[in-house]
Amino acid sequence: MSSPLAAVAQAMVAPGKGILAADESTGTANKRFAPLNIPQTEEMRGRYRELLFTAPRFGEFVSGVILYDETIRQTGPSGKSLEAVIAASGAFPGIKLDTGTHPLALGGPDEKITEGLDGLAKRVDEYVKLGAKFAKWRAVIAIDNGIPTQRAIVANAHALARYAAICQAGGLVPIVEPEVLIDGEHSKHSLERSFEVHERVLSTVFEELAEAGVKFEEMILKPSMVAPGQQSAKASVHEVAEATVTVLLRWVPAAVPGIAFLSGGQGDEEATEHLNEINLIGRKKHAPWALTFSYGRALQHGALTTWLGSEANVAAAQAILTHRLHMNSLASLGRYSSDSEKERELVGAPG
Ligand code: 5MM
Repeated sequence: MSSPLAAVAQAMVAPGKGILAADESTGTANKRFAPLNIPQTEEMRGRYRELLFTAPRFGEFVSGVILYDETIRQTGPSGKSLEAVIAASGAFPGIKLDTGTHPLALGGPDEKITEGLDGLAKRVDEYVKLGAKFAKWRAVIAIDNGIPTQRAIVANAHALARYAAICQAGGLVPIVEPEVLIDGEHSKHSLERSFEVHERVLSTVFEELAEAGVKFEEMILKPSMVAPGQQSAKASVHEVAEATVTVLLRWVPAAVPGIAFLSGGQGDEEATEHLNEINLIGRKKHAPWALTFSYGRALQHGALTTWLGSEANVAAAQAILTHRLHMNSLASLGRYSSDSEKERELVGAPG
């Protein structure tokens, strides 16, 4: 018995496809443009987003694009709405519904709660009219001495569950994103500590989702990978993948159609290698869900630093994005190797 939302969720994790996170809020988009001297204007953000969504073979590798409020209402340089540009590629337009993170009252030092629940049902109605088929809400959990507190985990899981229930009631597939940070100032922790925190977070999130009546068939999970913090000694690709698959098998119900990882500050190729190994291990362990990507930085980094705001660099930037999408598509099928990187289409790419 497949519902329309379950069909959308399944299509979002169809074999070889993943999700592009392009939902940087205006502040984050500007922060990425500033060091590259790209003018921080609405027009330039629109140009950049249209460049991404019109890259060659985009719809072959991308099932959905997560947008920010500005972008889902925006018209690109071609004169078409960006939502229509995405739909024309065959991918689903989606929308970030959280309104950002704020200090958690009475939480541990630097603990955050994600806001955006007030008036959410109305916003869902509006975004459905604007063409959105799915949504995203990101909760952020930092690891450090004494944190995360259980209070922070429960508060964030509860908000994720209320958001997911409101989405399903209003006709959007919720992407549920509980991110355990590996970068930033709270990034000194071992793989074992990350594993323990992922266990606490995922078990609480699924308990809250069940309590809220969320249908697992009609959602996508967007987790972080189990990895040491960036200020700690690195783990091997195999260790990260093994720990990630183990924790997911322990806590994610088989009814969830797919898991689409965030990249969390990993290097571009590193994020691809991890996804590939996760698929190889997942296959061996009979993982019941599709395992794919929903990367932001690890997909966009090369394209943005090649574009630099110049019309002359559009084709080169697009070729880089297409290549990264292709590599991650292969990884989502467990068919990537470092040799695959050589297959880069050089259409317009700099030498
Ligand atoms: C694209 O970045 C999103 C956050 O934007 P804001 O901080 O402006 O709200 C973020 O939620 C992103 O979708 C996910 O964290 C995945 O991105 P990465 O770069 O970690 O793969």
